[in-house]
Amino acid sequence: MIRSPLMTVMTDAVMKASRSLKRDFGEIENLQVLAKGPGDFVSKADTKAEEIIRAALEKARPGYGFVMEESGVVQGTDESNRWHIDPLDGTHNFLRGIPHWNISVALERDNQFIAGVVYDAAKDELFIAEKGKGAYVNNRRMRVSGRREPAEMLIGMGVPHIGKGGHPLFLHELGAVMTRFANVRRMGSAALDIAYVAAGRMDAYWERGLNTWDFAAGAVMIREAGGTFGTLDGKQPTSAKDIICGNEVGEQSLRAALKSAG
Ligand code: 2AM
Ligand code: CA
Ligand code: CA
Ligand code: CA
Repeated sequence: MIRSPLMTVMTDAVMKASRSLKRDFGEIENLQVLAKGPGDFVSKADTKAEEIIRAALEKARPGYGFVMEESGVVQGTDESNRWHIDPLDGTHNFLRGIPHWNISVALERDNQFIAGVVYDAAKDELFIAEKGKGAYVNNRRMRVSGRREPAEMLIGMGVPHIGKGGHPLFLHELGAVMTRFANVRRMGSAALDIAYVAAGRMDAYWERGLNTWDFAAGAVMIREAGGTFGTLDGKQPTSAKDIICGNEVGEQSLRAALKSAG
């Protein structure tokens, strides 16, 4: 696999931030933590990593805009390109010493997500994808799973956040999913959940209320890995959305199961 100049810029920025995060993960007891809401945390590790990525990308591609979880939106002089950055996805896992978190960066060009990087630093797994160029995990090509029987499918998911009022249908939806599919996983990192679907490790996934920095990189991966990616309301995901993805049969079956609960 030959890495494009764009992919090199993105992976270099992410790797640089990962060194800071790995140091902080080694001494989480010393981190300053703030609660943004119930169960919603941010630490010095998040903001430091975001600053590192932002500086690296700004230097390599001056003028591109930014959409960042911690520092918000920065308008660029280049109106067709902007980065979507989640410097630490899975903060709650990170702050408890659970080695399941990642850095996620995506590029939006002319209103389309065209490149994505998700790096699981604790396991040293690098997931990358670029529109038209395939999706890879540590240089191995990713494909969504070939499973066609819902009863054999493993479904990833996220639990709606209490701070946002939860979701009235969630327990019904979970019940419907659990009776139709083999099992579910709730691992606490949306970007990795989506990357795992692209890698064929899970067959489909849904989560409500995600932001672009959680799913933009994964959206490129799923499509390049031969799967389908969309929203529960069927609209194109360019802002915060209820996300669903999978291999085609998995995504359709999951959609049907969720609908049956409504
Ligand atoms: P974070 O760790 O970057 O905050 C877990 O299901 C996923 O939900 C994680 O990817 C987490 O991202 C995200 N998340 C955490 N708090 C959230 C909130 N209040 N609203 C929406 N998403 C949230
Ligand atoms: Ca957060
Ligand atoms: Ca985050
Ligand atoms: Ca996130």
